[in-house]
Order: sequence, then structure tokens, then C-alpha cells
Amino acid sequence: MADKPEKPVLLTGASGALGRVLARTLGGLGWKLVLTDIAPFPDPMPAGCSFTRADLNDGVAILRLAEGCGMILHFGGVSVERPFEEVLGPNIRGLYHIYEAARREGARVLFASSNHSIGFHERSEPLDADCQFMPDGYYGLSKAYGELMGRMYWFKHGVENINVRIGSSFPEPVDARMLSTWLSYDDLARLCVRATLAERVESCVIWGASANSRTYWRRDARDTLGWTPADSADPFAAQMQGKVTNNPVVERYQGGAYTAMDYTRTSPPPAKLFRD
Ligand code: 15L
Repeated sequence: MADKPEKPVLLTGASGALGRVLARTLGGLGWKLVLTDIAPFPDPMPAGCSFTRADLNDGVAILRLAEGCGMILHFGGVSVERPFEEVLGPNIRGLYHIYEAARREGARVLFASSNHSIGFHERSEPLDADCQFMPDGYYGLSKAYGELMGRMYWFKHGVENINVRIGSSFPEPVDARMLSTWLSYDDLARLCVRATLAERVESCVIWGASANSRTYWRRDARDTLGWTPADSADPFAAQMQGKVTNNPVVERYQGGAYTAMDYTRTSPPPAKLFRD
């Protein structure tokens, strides 16, 4: 099986934390990467790669960048909870530009979705990837919309896409919740490799987490990609166990702190929104 894609790969959000990891790792594997971000690229340029500053709101720029690419790793856009107007352009219009470019090029898309698309599910409730969306803010809502956009482009235009609901991708877990949600950088990079090289993916959802025994998440499409996480948050358990907040909303839901941002409800919601 080939270990490099035949065509160049467009990586958006290349100057962000995860984009930089992927540029370094995939560039190091000899992949030809077309890097882009609204911010300058701060690292040495991997051999055979290029960087162009662009705004996801600029559809023409995105079409040009995607020319000749067979894969788009879409990590660009707003990556934390922000007011609706700030999320709208990069995450909704920007994603539309990505999908239109993929449709024109016949490219596949990996969409960096987030656990915040399902953040208002309770931590005690194990989820499969076909669970209901329960966005925990405008950011999570944009990720849910983005996953649905992928489904529409697959059914209507045959654009393949992998929607990775990333838990918490950081060098190490930093609190008790991340014992459940942590995704190591190496597991993320391996996931992007498999998503790019797998023969056929259709439109699928992957839980973006390492092999954490305290996970909230169960079935997804990882077998289709041939991806198995190799790392785990478990060795950090003793260090992280007590790192919790005193906010019952934060501790109740999978989305953690995001669920409590701008939270104005005065009585607790029912235990379950959807009946089994
Ligand atoms: C995300 O979607 C964010 O991009 C990241 O910064 C973390 O907050 C992560 O979720 C998380 O839930 O830990």
C-alpha cells in the first residue's frame, strides 16, 4: 500500500497548534503539502511544501489553493467558543468554500469537527457516532452544521469526507476530563494519514480520542480507515484525578467548560432530551 498520496494535500489552519503538528509530521513523511492559514506560518517550511496566507471567507482563494489537490485536511476556522458573528464567516461560509473546492477537484475532505458538536450529552452516557447532535455553543453548532454539510456533499455530489470529533488534542492531558477526551498528537497524525490513504471512506464520523479507558465514546468508522489509536491518557490518571471544577454544569456534560459559558438556565434540564 502506498504511504504517500498521489496528489498534493491542502492543509488549512496550518499555523494553528494542530496544523503545525500536521505540517511537521506529514511534511516529514515527504508529503507535498499546500499549507494555508489567515495567520503567518511560524515554522521552518517542510521540504516540498508551500504556504499561502488566505482567509476562508475568500472563496476564489480557496478554489485556487485546492487546484490539483486530492485531499483537504480542514483544520482552519474558529477553534473555540466565540460570539455567533465571529464563528459564522470562517466556520460556515469558509467550510462551504472548502466543500465547493473539493467538489470541483474531486477531492476528499477531513473535517476537524469537535466533541462540542455533542457537548450537552451527559458524561455518564456512552455515545456511538450516530448519536444526536447536542452542540454546547455557537462553535459546537458550527461543527454540527459542518458534519451535516459533509453528509450533503457526499449524497449529492459524491464528495467523500471524514468528520473527526476531536476530543482534546494537546501535548498531554491537563485535567480530569481529558482522561476521557485526550487525543495525542501522534494518534491525530496517524489518523490523518489513514483518512488520506484509505481506499474508500464515503461520509463517516470518527471519535478523535486516544485509547483512553475512561472514554465517553464507543462505535465509529475507524475500521473503514484502518486507524487504531496507540496512545492513552491512562498513565496520567493519578496526576489528573483531582483536577476538576466546582461547577456542576461543567462536570455534568461531555463538553466540559464550554457548556457553562454564557449559561443562563436557572433550573437543571431533564436528564434526557431524547427517549431511547
Ligand atoms: C475543542 O474543540 C477546542 O478546539 C480545544 O481548544 C479544546 O477546548 C477541546 O475542544 C476540548 O474540549 O478540550
